[in-house]
Amino acid sequence: ATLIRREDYQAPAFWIRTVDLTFDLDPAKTLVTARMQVERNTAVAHSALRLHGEELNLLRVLINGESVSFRQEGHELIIDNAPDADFALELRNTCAPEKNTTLSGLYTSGGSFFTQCEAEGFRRITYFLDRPDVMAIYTVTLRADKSKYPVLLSNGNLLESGDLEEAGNKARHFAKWHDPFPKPSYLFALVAGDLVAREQRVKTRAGKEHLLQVYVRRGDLEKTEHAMNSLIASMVWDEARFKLPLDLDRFMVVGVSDFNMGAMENKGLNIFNTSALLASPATATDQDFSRIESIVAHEYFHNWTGNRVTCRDWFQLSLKEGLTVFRDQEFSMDMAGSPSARAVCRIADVRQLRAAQFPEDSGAMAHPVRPDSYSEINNFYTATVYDKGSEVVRMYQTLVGRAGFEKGMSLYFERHDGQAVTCDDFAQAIADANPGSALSVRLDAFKRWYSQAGTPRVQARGVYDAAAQTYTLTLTQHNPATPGQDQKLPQVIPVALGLLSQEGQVLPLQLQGATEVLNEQVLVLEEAQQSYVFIHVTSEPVPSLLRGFSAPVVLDDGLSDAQLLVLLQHDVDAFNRWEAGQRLALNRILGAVRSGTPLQLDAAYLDAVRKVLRHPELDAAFKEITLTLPGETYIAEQLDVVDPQAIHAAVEAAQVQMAAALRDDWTAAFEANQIKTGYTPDPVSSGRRALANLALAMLVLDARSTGDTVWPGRAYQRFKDAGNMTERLGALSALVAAHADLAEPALARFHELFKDDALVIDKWFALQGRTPELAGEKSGRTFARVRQLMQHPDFTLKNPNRARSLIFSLCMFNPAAFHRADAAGYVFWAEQVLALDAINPQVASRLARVMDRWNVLAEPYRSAALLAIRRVSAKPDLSPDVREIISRALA
Ligand code: HT7
Ligand code: ZN
Repeated sequence: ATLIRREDYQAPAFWIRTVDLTFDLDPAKTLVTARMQVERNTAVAHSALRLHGEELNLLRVLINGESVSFRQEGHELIIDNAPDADFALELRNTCAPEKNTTLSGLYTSGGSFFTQCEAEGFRRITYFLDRPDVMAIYTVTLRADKSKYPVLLSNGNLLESGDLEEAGNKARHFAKWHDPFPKPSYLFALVAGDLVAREQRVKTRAGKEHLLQVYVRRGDLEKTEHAMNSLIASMVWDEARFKLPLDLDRFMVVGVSDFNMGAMENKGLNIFNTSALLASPATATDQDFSRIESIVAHEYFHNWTGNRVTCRDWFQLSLKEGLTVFRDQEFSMDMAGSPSARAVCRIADVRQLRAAQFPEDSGAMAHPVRPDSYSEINNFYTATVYDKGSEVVRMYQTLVGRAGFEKGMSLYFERHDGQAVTCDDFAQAIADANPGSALSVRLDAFKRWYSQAGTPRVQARGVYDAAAQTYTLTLTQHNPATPGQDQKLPQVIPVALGLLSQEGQVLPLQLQGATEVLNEQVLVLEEAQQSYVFIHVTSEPVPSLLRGFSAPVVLDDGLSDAQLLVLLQHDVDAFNRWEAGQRLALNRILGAVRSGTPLQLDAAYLDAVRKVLRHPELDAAFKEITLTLPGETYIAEQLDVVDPQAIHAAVEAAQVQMAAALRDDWTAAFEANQIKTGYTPDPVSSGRRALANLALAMLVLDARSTGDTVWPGRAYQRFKDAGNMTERLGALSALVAAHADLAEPALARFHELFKDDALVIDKWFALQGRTPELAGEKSGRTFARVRQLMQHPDFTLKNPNRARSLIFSLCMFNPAAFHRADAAGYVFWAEQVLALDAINPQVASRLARVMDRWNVLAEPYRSAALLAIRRVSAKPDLSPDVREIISRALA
């Protein structure tokens, strides 16, 4: 496969200004007619017109109405003698939507037509300059059987629709759409099917009226209220926070069951995986409600950050994705309301970053936020581009302040509305809007965040001089080597900090030479090492560093257990309070894993977590997130050599001991967090349900050790009687995770209850795929169960949600069940990567990434993993998607 390099970017040789598309929709053979106005780009060297096209059957090529000579080479249609003057290009081709299992381009799902064009799916529909810097105005006519496809949608505004009278066949109809905004081909969309819509008319601040529509299959309409509310809230928020209004008369959202990702921001016609759209209290959990809110917001926010201003090339992907993730995270925090609920949002985002992006940044696929090369762009929709990219945007805001960032955003749109631009353009706008700021004075160094891969390590050491009443903090940064990048330069790292007394009081901060006295301050680390002297420090402080996770780095603050306990109890920064609790747990788990001795939790730790659980003022959501142990993947990140079984044994021991030591407190927490009123997914109620679920899981786990039957019985009862999915699934997973006898009847009952609801059956598969193995039990019940479930009549590899629910749950989210000494997990992985690759390379390559960090595994896992990777690599006709991942793993 060819490697595409960022430094080779060249502007296109031609522009396509307008496109008129006509689709004669037929699942077996759809006819596409494209009429385009094309213009030579005189700014680049004279060359042939090369259009991209894949899996198409070309029927006709006309220039200005005349046939023209052309060649087809690989995935290109080449016209060597294209005119110098502007010309009309007409193409005609067919494609086969019902055979398209890749879910890229035009495909069918549940008897309807859908498209997915990002990143390079449009070339699977017709020949085109399928690159984001070619922006055209689209007019689209859809023609289809009226009874099968009564709804015909495309981007923009509906110009006309009606019946077709084709050779006496009155069963077909048409709809003609026009999108007034120039857009790249990746934002094109069409939908045709038997769908129904929830509708709402809303007014922007300026008084302009818009029609919002959420289209789904018949029967799903009552599950669209939350998505509609989320859409309205997103509109209101973007106008209030960034003065960005909706620019279309009509904004449509459509749900589809077969989809490779969460959703897609096509202009005015967002397409959603139903898992990111549909929710009812009976079928969706609190987590689903909150995920839907943030994905609906994310896609809506793309309308400005991605659509109005788009990417010049795919290396700039984080320009839209990092920025839009930042915007959806800010939105979710603002929606959460209270400072504590905001902190819980931030903690969840950081947990996600550490679980997915940190391992990526230290594995075979490590790449900068703005990658330098790729062979398959679909492989670069990564946690680095999205989540680290969002952290980079957050650092802009930290360096220029919230108001400064908003000014920078306004300048960005003033300069670049309607353009396809780069991350440099964004950086320049934020800096230029804030002259003299901490960002503008070191913009070039700051931009290393875009070019250097790897997670910087920051070491912090403080020295207190009691006589001089000074506290000297020395920060040192080290940027580890990553594939292809041995040497790194220091990065610009904002470190927010506060100081606490040993009793937990806030100590005022005054830097030597400064006049300001503050409670919290942002230091900007930009050299390899810098020292900061604080004066008038009246007692030896406990530093609270990197508050709110002010930079995406790994911090080694060298704090003792005693200091962490002060932070856990008293820090005013809720993020660092949580972090202290995680560090206390991590120290103990890592101690056991490193020494190879069984984990024994000490009284000091158990007392500290008991205090959190009993605390009269802390929110339930914060208690739950603080009492949840660090994930096994994050624990693995701390180790040079990873033994997944040893990590799992330590985590299981910690859970069992916390369950027993805090038994009465878990009981009290469970009882105190019963909600008797109707279901609402607000942060307070969902926090209470989360804590009740954690308490129940602990009590059922404890019953396994004590032989008690009361709590499993109560869990089963709650599972049966629950009024909402959060409580029902919580009770079910408590039974399943503890391998309780009642787990089996509960699983059977759950399946029977929800057998007609695909999204709930996905949960049923996922729960079983994620079930923790019993540490030390070699047979592997979960692994055996997954193999068995692969034969279940409801299982299919063709639906990505279903494949993810079972296979990814095991391979990605259940390290101890997957990494088996007998290598059976790796054999299973190789089989499934190959099977999926024949159907859907994007999904297969996501699964292939499970082996990114095979190199750090302990033996016998490491050698066995390598064998499995080689087995996949030996397959000659791997997709470019999987080939790239496997080659990087073996490099
Ligand atoms: N911008 C969207 C990306 C996306 C996508 C990319 C590759 C293959 C399929 C895809 N579906 C959606 C999603 C987003 O970030 O909003
Ligand atoms: Zn996005």
